[in-house]
Amino acid sequence: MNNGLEKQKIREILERKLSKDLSYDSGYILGSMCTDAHEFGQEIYAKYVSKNLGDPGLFLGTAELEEEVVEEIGELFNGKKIGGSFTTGGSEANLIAMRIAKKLKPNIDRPEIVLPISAHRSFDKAADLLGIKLRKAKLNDDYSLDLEHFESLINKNTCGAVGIAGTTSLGLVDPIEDIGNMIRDRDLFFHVDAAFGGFVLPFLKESQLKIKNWDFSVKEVNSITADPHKMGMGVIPSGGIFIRESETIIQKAGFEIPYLAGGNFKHLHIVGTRPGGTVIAFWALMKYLGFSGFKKIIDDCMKNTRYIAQKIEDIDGIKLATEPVMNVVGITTENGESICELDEELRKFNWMLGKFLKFNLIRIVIMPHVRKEHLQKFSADLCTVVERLKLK
Ligand code: 0PR
Repeated sequence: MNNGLEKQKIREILERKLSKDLSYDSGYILGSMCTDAHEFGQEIYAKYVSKNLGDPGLFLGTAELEEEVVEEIGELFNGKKIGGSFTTGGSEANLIAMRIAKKLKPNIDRPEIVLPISAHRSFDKAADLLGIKLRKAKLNDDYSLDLEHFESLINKNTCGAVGIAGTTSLGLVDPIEDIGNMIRDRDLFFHVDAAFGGFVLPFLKESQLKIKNWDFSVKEVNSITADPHKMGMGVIPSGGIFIRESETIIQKAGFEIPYLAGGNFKHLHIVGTRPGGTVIAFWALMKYLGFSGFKKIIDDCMKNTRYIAQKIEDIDGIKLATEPVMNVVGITTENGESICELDEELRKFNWMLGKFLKFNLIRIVIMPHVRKEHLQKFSADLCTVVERLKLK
């Protein structure tokens, strides 16, 4: 360690070292579910960066803001008096939900959870950490959930079921109502992973009537993951777990932390010290943008989504894996050839996409930082690469 450098010198070093990073603004980050945090959120976050919700008794104002913003998001998801909290991301939120499912069924020795095979890797992590067995339901040829197979996986060891509202690979929405009906009399904890879709679906309602109920309007749904740091444009890290009848759940499954400076407190978190600044920033962003502000951002993303989807359809040799429901687009080959080479070649042009070998597709996520001119450039390169690979 040195004896201290000038701030300006440090800034220069940082600029140089960080010049290796891609910027969202470059447009090359086409396969990420993150984006630049909204500038108003950044401003608020910088001011309140030291707030610690790990000891809410010391930060009563911040804790109240969290309750408010959680309830407001719960209302956006058609719930009343929804509790829960911000997390480090969707992975922690899903881990918390899986832990609740296990804790509510203490009599099951070998707990199992039924979920679609398209579920995010965070469920595998949660299962590993919690000693839960995952039972993964197949998808149909059109990537929709095979409900019959899902039901066949439920047995006496099942403690929970998971549906996804916005899959990582294609942004598809599972039939949450049908799963709800299926498990109605089975007393299972039902969790919906809307880490990505949570801040898209509520704003698509008027334009895309075909989207079925996926949120707390389905009365069997007990909890929802939805991440402000994805389509909410919140500051990283901002995930969220939203829970129906959360007080009862905290009483049954919460960790008691009796020694905190701010006083006794029971919570469901994996982490102790927890950012308050990100929560305050998102509270402020929701007030600032309001429903119409978010809707405008989503509308723009959907316009760009339709634009690139059409471009892909027009290129011989590749096709859309499925019609996009939200701002996630999957590209696959027309003749069933592996997608790997296409991904590699696009990387040579600097395009950073997600590759899903399980479904032989590459994924583009049309986040708010993706502009039409980026997509024009991308589709021209895509055309060149497809021709070069002779995928036709
Ligand atoms: N649930 C779903 C449906 C997700 O898509 C993700 C992440 C998670 C849970 C986990 O969220 P955290 O990453 O916040 O824990 N989905 C993205 C993905 O795997 C995460 C991501 C984001 C990956 C930005 C790359 C990237 O550049 O694609």
